[in-house]
Amino acid sequence: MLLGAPGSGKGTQGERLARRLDVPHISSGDLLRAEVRDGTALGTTARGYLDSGRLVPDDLVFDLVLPAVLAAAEAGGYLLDGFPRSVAQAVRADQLLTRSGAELQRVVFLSADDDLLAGRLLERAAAAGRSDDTAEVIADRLRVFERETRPLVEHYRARGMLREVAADQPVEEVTEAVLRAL
Ligand code: B4P
Repeated sequence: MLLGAPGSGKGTQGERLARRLDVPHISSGDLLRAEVRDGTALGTTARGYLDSGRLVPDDLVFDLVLPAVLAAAEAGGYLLDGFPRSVAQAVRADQLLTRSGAELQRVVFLSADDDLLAGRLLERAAAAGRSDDTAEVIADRLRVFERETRPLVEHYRARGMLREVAADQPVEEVTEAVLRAL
């Protein structure tokens, strides 16, 4: 599982690593954005959370992500990106995945400082225009990361599952560092 702040390279590395490891890349953010794009009921509810940078309610995220994880685990493995995103999600995911023999094996924390993260997201905003890549929402997403997601670093470290990789390197070098860490 890839753990990191917005802009740390989860999505970028998730795609590259899934190819190298030959497992599906399961990104909670991508799955949520697809629901919004398709105009489903789940997407309609999720949209406001995504646009404001808040975490989408746990039940919606579990309904969407868990079936994909279980199917991938059955077929040989998975690379998770962006899920779990809080200690509550991690505890619940851990119970459900262990019950199905699909538990997480390693967590890679992509670490970088806030200025670098905000800079990358603003660059993406200029290029791609994702609805949550505005200066105000980026600041909120970084705050949500500190409050909700950073505690997962200690959560997984205490379980001996965490590997930390510096995310402030060129994309190719981060990929190689993650593979070495795994
Ligand atoms: P995510 O889709 O996870 O978005 P993100 O945290 O911003 O990271 P992303 O993967 O897109 O960006 P990356 O760092 O790769 O979440 C979006 C929203 O979905 C959340 O705010 C929340 O509302 C909701 N959500 C998702 N999961 C949830 C959950 N489990 N529970 C509740 N809500 C959930 O890349 C950013 C930019 O940096 C890119 O432009 C890239 O090109 C660049 N970059 C990456 N690596 C680089 C490098 N090494 N050098 C230079 N540039 C680099």
